[in-house]
Amino acid sequence: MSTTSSEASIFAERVPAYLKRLERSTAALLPAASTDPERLHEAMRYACDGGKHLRALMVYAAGETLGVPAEKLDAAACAVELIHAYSLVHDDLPAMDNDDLRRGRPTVHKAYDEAIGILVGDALQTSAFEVLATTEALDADQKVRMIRALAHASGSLGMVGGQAVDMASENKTLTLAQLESLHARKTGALILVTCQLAGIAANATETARHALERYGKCIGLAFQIQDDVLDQIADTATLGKTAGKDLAQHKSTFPSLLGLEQARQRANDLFDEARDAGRSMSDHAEPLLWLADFIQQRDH
Ligand code: GRG
Repeated sequence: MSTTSSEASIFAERVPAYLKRLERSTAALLPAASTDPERLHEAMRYACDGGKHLRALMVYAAGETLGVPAEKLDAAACAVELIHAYSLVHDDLPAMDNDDLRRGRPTVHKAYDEAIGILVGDALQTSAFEVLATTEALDADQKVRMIRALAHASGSLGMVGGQAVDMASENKTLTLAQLESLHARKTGALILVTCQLAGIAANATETARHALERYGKCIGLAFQIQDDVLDQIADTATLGKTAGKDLAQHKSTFPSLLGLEQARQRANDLFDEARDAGRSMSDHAEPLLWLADFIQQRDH
């Protein structure tokens, strides 16, 4: 799975193998659904099913570009998906977004109950740090740096803080700068950290780390703008989650501040900038370029 020049143009062909690796690491880490308490463990697996696994693919794509073998990326790919899954479960709870549908299926608190939803999120979060702490593929220094980076990205200065600001912003009109800052934390921090984790696995140079961070920041913001656009134009069946929620909750969004066409243009510009950052980093950045194209073309 390590990068060679002949392999470098066919990342898409390796995506199924990477998704298999993710499935195997997650299945091996989480206790079996038959392990006591069965209902909790079954619900944890339910919460991890489905989804596009873009964050795990970003870890593999960034790692490949830097020549890192896949076994050194597995724990990070698994950890970011566990944090992401936990955030979705908690975001859907009645105290937050109160949603019934996620990934085309009932949300965890609907399929189980609210207490299970809270506990599933808690347990997935701790599992994310467990997989990083216990992997044998990385040295101790890399593991500690990864744990620290993921904790920072997902905590109160990152994703959780962004969620708090988002909730406090309902029924308010934000400036564009405030909206970008909110989303840099809520959605962007976890996307950015996928690149940082790959950089740690590679012991990357400062120059490579900076280019990777520019890529991650651009993708993170472009992803959120696209999410706002899709919330406005796509239907619930395509999205697999309730469409039109931003308007219903009176939230400031990129289309509400910029208009739909300008929001799309801003996202496209950011995808272009991400590709530039990838190219500036390496002649073998095809995995990152492919992933930027793939995310740009998503419809859900
Ligand atoms: C509750 C602590 C806490 C945090 C919640 C990320 C987040 C913070 C909430 C999710 C709300 C939301 C829908 C944000 C828009 C961006 C986003 C994270 C979309 C879902 O990500 P995808 O499309 O999901 O990668 P899949 O299902 O493919 O994994």
